[in-house]
Amino acid sequence: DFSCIHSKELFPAEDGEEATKHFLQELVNILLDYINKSLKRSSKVLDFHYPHQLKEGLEGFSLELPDQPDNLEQLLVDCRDTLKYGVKTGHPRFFNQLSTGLDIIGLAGEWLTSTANTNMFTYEISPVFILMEEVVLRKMHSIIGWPEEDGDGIFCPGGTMSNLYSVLLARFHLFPVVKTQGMSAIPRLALFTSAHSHYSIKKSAAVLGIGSENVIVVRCDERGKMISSELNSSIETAKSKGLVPFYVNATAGTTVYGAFDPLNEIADICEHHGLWMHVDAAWGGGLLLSNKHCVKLQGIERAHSVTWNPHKMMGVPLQCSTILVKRKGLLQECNQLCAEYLFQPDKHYDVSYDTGDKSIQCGRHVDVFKLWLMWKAKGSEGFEAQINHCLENAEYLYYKLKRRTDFQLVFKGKPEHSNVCFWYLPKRLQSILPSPERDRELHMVAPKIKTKMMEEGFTMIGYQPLEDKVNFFRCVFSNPATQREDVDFLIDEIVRLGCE
Ligand code: ABU
Repeated sequence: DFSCIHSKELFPAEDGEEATKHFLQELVNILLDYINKSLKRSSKVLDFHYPHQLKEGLEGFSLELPDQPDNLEQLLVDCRDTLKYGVKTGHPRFFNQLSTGLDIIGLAGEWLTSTANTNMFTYEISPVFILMEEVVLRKMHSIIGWPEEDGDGIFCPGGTMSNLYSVLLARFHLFPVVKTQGMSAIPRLALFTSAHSHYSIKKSAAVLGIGSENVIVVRCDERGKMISSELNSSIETAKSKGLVPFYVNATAGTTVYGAFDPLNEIADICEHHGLWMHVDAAWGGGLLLSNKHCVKLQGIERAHSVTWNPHKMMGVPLQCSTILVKRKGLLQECNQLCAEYLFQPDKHYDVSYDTGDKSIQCGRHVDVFKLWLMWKAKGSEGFEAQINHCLENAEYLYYKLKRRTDFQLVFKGKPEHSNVCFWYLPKRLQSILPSPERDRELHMVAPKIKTKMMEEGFTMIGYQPLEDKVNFFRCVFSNPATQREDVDFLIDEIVRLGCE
């Protein structure tokens, strides 16, 4: 019973050991219960409430902050309720996002990381984590196929930040003066990315003062791959208008279709024009670990920088994202400001291990440990098996949908990644020929089904429109716990909700 105990009785209280132990053990029980439920098919994925309901307080669960301290019993109830009203992203029937699953070793890594509660800026306070980062980054470089003497990188908070780093580095590489004198010292730049690429490329241009309008969007084919000849002509056109092209983003695993741009063709064009080639493999990078699927990223070794998020296809708990850079030292040159209170040059160890000045952040969370621990636990072969399994699930769904008349695939052919995009066609729409009226009706189907799906809570899948395509479902597989029965369940559930 924790109702008479308050946080001040836990460590660092002098006799706080027993209370601390019991409190944390009780918390672990709550977490274990949640983990069990997350993996049980009979449990719901979510218990949805609208924002006003959660704000008003449900069954005593209040978000408001008190003046007087709550007791530990109340805190444990709050922890339970926080999980109860959240979404079980590790549930085998959660298909809503690219990051899914709940890896137990990864979770243990995250617990240890929080317990260590340190910062990645200097070797002096993170000796082990800094060296682990070096080991993991070197492993990732070698998987990409960069020569051993090349390769640098850093873990950063999410793929958008990784992509931002790539634009920042490319600009600095071409115009180092921009670091001190800003954009007024350099000509008007242009960068290139495909119509299906992630919005973070435009965001990076906006944040870095290049301007989102100077991001030239290159057309894709019907599978969502950049058309390389269009890239070439876009570069020529930009040059003829007086812009200075400097950077091309190629995507390996687009967010919606899971498409892989033709990396070698893009690399040829970048080489021809002398441009920085970045590969956004936030989603597709994991496939490099699969002998069967790595061919889809052929040419990635020719990139100057790569984004790769282990928190997506490799199933590492959020967040775990890297920017990998071919040229050693560039990150440091571009970002270092030599804050004297942190990065003293006269320390008693090799200060090149004070990697914090490579970063645009100061404080940096330890994201490497959980990945390192998972890699030890699975080996590269374990990741390969996990990734192959996810792509097999996608193939299973694809073939099931292909055979049905009440579903229509958004693009022809087997998916390259684990994204399967499709429309559900309620009976009425099955007999209507394609027309703007039919599209208008079809556009409303996915959001209607999703609303009911979330209110009932048995599964979760995302939808979106894309270019001229009205709202369609996107199913993605990255959770190793998902099996064929879950895929069958998803289809049945969409039909059930769509028929009502
Ligand atoms: N940064 C891309 C994540 C998008 C998704 O999970 O669908």
